[in-house]
Amino acid sequence: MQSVAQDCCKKNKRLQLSKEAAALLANLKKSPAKGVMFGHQDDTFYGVTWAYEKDRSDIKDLTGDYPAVMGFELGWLEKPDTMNLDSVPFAKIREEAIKQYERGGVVTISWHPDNIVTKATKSAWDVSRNDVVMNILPYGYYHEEFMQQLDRVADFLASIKTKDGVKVPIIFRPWHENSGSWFWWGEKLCTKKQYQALYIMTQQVMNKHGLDNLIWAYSPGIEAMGNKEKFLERYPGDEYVDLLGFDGYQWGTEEEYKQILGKNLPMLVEVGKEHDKAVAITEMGFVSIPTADWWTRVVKPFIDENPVSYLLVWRNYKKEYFAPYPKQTSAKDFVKFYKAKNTLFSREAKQLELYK
Ligand code: BMA
Repeated sequence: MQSVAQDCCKKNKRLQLSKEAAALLANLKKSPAKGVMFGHQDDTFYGVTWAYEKDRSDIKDLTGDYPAVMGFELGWLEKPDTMNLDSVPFAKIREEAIKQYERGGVVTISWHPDNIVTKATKSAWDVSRNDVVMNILPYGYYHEEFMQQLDRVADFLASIKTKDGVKVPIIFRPWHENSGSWFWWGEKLCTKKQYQALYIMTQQVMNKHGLDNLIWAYSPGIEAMGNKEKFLERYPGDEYVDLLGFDGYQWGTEEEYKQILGKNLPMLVEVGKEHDKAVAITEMGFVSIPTADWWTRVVKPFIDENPVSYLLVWRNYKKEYFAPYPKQTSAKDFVKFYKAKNTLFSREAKQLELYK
């Protein structure tokens, strides 16, 4: 498989970014000087107590403004299905992504495809076999089928364009959290070369479809804990990646989370400078935010010290929610966080003129 990986790497030629995507990338590198953009997954689809109400958002209910960044998810597009693994119709995703672009905000997209070998339900998390990546690379048993899946993803991404035909710039974040082993593309489930080949092959297919609107993100988990070599262990290379980030949640104690941010954030900012890449906390959060002053006391000091382009909290799904809403325990504190000079929401993002 190693020679396949190398073959695959040599053939790749990056497309030049579209005018809008190039502007966004340049601005993502500059904007941390002004502040961090707040992002939320699935923001306008549903909240903790509602679903599919036109233009509603838990963040807007609470602050009067939308998040500057919205995250959307493509899992199950590969099946193909008309709704993603969280029951969001792909047509809605297209619609909201375009709206988000038109209000001057940023769109980021993740993809948790099912395990193609076992095809079990919700099976991006199916790690029962460690030969999935090997099997989808060139000459692998599932290669052709996987290439069709990539084509479907490409077709969908290409369909996210405005009435005037502008392809919406998208921070595309496939194969994330690769330093953990809970997804079939995780650390213990494939070799470094196989992982890199997967990333590059994915990019080649998007190139073939003319997707010059994608800003490519590389975002492992928090396992590096400040160790740059570890962070970059599976990095496909500077020519393939535009934005560096990590996904890091508070699942343990506050002290542990402070360690996580304290070690990973300065490292991220440093690696970003060294490689001339945009940087972001590509996923973060504290499930159901039970600490009243979590935003300003725990998160904010780290953001103040380590400027990144954005941070994105995960979706608000019933009990599994990561953003506050009116009357939620951390709601008042979040409004303070919102009002801070260096936190940017939709209206402030618009002023940044990210696409110019
Ligand atoms: C996870 C959880 C799941 C969801 C998946 C993809 O973190 O929120 O419930 O299906 O992300 O959005």
